[in-house]
Amino acid sequence: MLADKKIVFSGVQPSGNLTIGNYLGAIKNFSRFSEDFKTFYCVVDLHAITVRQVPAELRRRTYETLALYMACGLDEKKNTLFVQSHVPAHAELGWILDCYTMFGELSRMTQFKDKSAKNAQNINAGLFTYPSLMAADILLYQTDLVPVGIDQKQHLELARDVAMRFNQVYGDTFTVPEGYISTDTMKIMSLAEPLSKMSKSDSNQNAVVYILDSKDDVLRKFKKAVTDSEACVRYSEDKPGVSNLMTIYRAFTGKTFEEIEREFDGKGYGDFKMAVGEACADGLAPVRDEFARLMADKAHLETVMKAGADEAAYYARKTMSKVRRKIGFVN
Ligand code: AQP
Repeated sequence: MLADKKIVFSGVQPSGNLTIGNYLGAIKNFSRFSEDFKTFYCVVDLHAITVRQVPAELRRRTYETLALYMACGLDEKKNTLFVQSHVPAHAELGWILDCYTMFGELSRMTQFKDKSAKNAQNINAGLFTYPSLMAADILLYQTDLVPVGIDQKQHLELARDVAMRFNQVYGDTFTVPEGYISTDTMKIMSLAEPLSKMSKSDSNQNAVVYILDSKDDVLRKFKKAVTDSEACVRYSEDKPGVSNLMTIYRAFTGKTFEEIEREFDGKGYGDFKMAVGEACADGLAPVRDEFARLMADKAHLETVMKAGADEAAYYARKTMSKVRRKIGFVN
């Protein structure tokens, strides 16, 4: 343990405008750890370049992702908020862990298979070794707990395997992390294809609700959401569209599935979709307002990211000096 408290680490890629999947599956949960844990929340820009990015957009989204962290309730005084590329130890440990991660393990990662299929013209080595860098992000801070959506479970298990492998060769070096997957919102699905995850890089704009969408856009997207022909609001595996909307409605209203089924008993999908849209837009409104306020003061965001990087680098240095010594690098 590097600090008196247990350590939490998580990150989000500035690879697109953040979605309600990123919000409900990850960021919204981050602030619950601020009091009792030492928390590191990172904007993982090194990961984002595994897919080609427009430089000006990557820069803008890096600021925006940090501002969204803060707008979603992460107080910079209680959480270490920083940008991954500002702490070079991530890349250094990433390389080292590449040498302790097996080709076969990386080949089995479903995200690599999905993203290679989506980016067939740019299947680069970084896309393949993404999970070793993610392991480095986590292990660098001797992390105990990693709050993520369920799509990251396989990467997290790999991080645990790599930590255990390294520890077995060199003796106790890394804390073996646990995942924290919020079961309520672990996977928010696309509104257009409810069997696929809602993703910020989806090219179909109607499939994705962004945290910063206007109320009109949110309502319009929910109105178009794919459901089924049964016209009955009921949670069931064979009703993926309706079940996904119920999950989103539950997350924004706190109602249970039974309460939602009763509320829309005998009503059509039109009313239901409108209610989900209203609840989502109202839930996001304070985040949008706070985001606008924070983005108007870029200098403050820069102060936050600088202080965060300094603090993160302090903790990272401790781990790196241990790792270098164990491996046999000359000090
Ligand atoms: N649809 C989702 N439901 C629940 N959780 C989700 N997360 C992402 N999508 C959903 C969680 O958000 C965190 C940050 O994700 P990320 O930016 O590191 O990458 P990702 O998982 O690849 O997210 P996207 O939106 O699908 O990005 P792109 O399109 O760039 O690949 C993670 O904790 C993730 O679980």
